[in-house]
Amino acid sequence: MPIWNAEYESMPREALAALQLRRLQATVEWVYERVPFYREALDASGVRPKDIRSLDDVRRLPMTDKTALRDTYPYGMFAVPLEEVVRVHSSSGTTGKPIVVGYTKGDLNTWSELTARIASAAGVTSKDRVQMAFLYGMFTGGWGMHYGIERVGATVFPAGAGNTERQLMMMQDFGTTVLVCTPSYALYIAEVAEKAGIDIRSLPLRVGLFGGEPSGEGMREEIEKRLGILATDNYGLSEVMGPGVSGECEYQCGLHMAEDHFLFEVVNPETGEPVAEGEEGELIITTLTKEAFPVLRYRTHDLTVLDTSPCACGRTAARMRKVRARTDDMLIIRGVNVFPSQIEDVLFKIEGIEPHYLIIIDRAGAMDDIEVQIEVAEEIFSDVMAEMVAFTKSVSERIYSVIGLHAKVRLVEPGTIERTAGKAKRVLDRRRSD
Ligand code: DLL
Repeated sequence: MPIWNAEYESMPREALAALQLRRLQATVEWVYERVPFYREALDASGVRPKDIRSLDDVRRLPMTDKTALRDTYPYGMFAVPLEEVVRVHSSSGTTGKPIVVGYTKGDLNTWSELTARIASAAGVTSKDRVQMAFLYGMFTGGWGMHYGIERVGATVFPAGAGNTERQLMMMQDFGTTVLVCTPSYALYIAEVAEKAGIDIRSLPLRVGLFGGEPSGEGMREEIEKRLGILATDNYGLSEVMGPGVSGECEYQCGLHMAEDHFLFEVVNPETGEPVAEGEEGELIITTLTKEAFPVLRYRTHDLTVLDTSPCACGRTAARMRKVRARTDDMLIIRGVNVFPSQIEDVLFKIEGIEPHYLIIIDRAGAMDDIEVQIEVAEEIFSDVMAEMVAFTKSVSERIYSVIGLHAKVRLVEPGTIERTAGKAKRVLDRRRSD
């Protein structure tokens, strides 16, 4: 499959490192001159822009956490005056003030280039008809992907998220070949189609560009099977740009990272020290070309593993493993560390379980209780009590074998768990309200 920008995406790694160093030096200088937060942080750590002489020197730079972005709300981290900012987005935080990010014309140009790359990596060309079912608005997903896909030359239908019946009508009438949305919304579309008797697999749809939330291989298989498509995973975050930071190629063996525009580190989240390649750690990102909203060593809290081995597609850009967990979504239940993705992986392997679940943590007295609500196919619901009990018990045992905790498993009817057109909510931690 052709590579959108072979000159950069397949650059020899030595030349890439030299380019990264030049851009890193320019970025440090840029923020030192223009962002008081960074000038103070660099002064406090005794580092001047001219001290950055090698890529390893990135470790001398201060890390940036979400709190710095919150404390400077709304424009305090902007490195250019507002008249040079042509677009503003904000993060999807659920409480308090959002994080506000800005883009210059140059930033939008880079952003479109990077989302064009990931669309192209999934096989999207000017012949495609692309249904954009990400939310438009302050969320970076809609607009970010929109411009990249236009740049590829495909025909875009900016449907936005939601109104699933209309999505299906468009898909049938317009001959959509590519669907862009969160993976959980893709499954919901499949479900609504099945109920309406529409066989999406017989439609021209052939590719899905998904992202914005974690999804495992089980979820991918389910989506690919039910929609009859090739599904790629795409990662990004508002604080460094939005979608386009990394994305899978057709080989689906990790997400190629846009290393000519970002410097990636994977560190031990507790010590901040780099982990060896192949080991899991927290992804830290420094922007290398951002003008309006550059960040130094941004702590993503996302856990991943780096892979610089060659890929069959010919891109030399390193890959990151699918992000399945964040340092801050780890649940501590009765002293045991549990990631929701561990439970999801168990559920997706069990025949008869629908891909919709909710993990509820509660505290009864001094003890934490964990309940996993799962939807099951109609045929699993049985009049024979003993069969239901046995099924529930076997699910609970499989969860126990992975997380080492007894979870109460509650089977619920299909359609009971809330669906969303955006990012799915999988955990309800009732302990947090006390
Ligand atoms: O979700 C940007 C985006 C939109 C990426 C559309 C891809 C497609 P935020 O709303 O700021 O930005 O949320 C960023 O979402 O730190 C991850 O925890 C999570 N996330 C995003 N993409 C993935 C993914 C957008 N493919 C936060 N896999 C990030 C796992 C993801 N987690």
